[in-house]
Amino acid sequence: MSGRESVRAFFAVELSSAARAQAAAAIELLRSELPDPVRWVPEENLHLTLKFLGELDPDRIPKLVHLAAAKLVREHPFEAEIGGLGAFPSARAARVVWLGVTHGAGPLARLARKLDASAGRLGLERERRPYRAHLTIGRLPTPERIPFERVEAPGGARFPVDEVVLFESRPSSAGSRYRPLARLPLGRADALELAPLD
Ligand code: 2AM
Repeated sequence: MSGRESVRAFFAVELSSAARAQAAAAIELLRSELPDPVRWVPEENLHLTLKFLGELDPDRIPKLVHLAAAKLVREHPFEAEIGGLGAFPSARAARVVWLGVTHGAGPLARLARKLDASAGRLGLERERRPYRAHLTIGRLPTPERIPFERVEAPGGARFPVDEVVLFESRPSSAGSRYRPLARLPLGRADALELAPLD
């Protein structure tokens, strides 16, 4: 293995290139309208998080991937669509700005539950809050009111969701960098490939 003590990781769905371009266009529109301190997510980092795992012992990753993959083999590919705009915890005191999911939110929540259960089987922390599918596009260092009445989020094209990706998150001088560690297909028992940790 890598000799590293821990790996920060999460399960997510990747966007198609069309959906990524749509989200990047929304960011460009919002950039001029929303308060300065928003740190916008770089286009290559955009993803739909399903389950945040936190810091993991790297030796546990193969087991986690196999547990999760065994569940996902029994799921089916579906389509998702991004649209609408929102903020957590609220538009009056936003810390996270997101685009919503206008199609496929139910199946995404189902995947999130399966992955949470797989992580729980390994003794990792279970999610206490209900899952809400969203695409984080910006973060604020301190809570701010977001003037959503001034902006409109563009709608988008549907894209296929046929796999879940286990990502590693590593800090860099330019912010977090995400690297796929494993791709877990939905409804197919393909051979799983695990990327080596460096
Ligand atoms: P979110 O921004 O999409 O809501 C990688 O850091 C991903 O894991 C982020 O996109 C974030 O999801 C999620 N994440 C990061 N830190 C987290 C935390 N402490 N709790 C829950 N999810 C977290």
